[in-house]
Amino acid sequence: MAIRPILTVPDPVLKQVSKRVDAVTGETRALMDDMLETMYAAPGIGLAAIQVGVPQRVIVMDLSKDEEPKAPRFFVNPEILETVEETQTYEEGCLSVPDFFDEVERPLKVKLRYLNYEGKQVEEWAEGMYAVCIQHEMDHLQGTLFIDHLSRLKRSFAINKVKKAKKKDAA
Ligand code: K1U
Ligand code: ZN
Repeated sequence: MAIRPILTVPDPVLKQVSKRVDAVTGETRALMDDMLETMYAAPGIGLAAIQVGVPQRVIVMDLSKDEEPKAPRFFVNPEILETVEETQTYEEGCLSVPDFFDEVERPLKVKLRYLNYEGKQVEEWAEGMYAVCIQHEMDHLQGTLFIDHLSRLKRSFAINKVKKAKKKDAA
């Protein structure tokens, strides 16, 4: 397992649409293992493969609290089959837009279909934080960042903040 560098805005790779995975192989599992280690190290609660520069439809997530045992989840080729009309608003963050947070409104519940770590197909409803996080991560697979849900002014502010921080770190 290895910690991989996480791409940050305005890296154009983050705008790519990721490709479906043909089958869950040892290579896919090695990618998911690296992504999980990278996510835990960041730390974060979710990560899409494109954030480590791999344009595949792969996501890892762990919504367990600090005091709870780790509960990693793996999603290959996730699809949203249904959504409810009711929405929830959550103050989101993103490892690719470090140190910037803002509210995004999304459907409260989504029905998912995906392949898990073993390559088995799963269908289930996600709600609450699970629904927030999977929708945020699935946006990454389409090249969409949570700041794309905000006004142009807020989006430029966020990108400029990250650019400035990167310049400062490089100096
Ligand atoms: O970059 C990402 O996609 C991961 C992102 C996931 C996410 C967070 C909040 C709402 C929707 C999606 C993060 O993990 S940002 C970091 C974060 O939320 C966090 C970090 C440490 C402890 C708890 C949360
Ligand atoms: Zn993100």
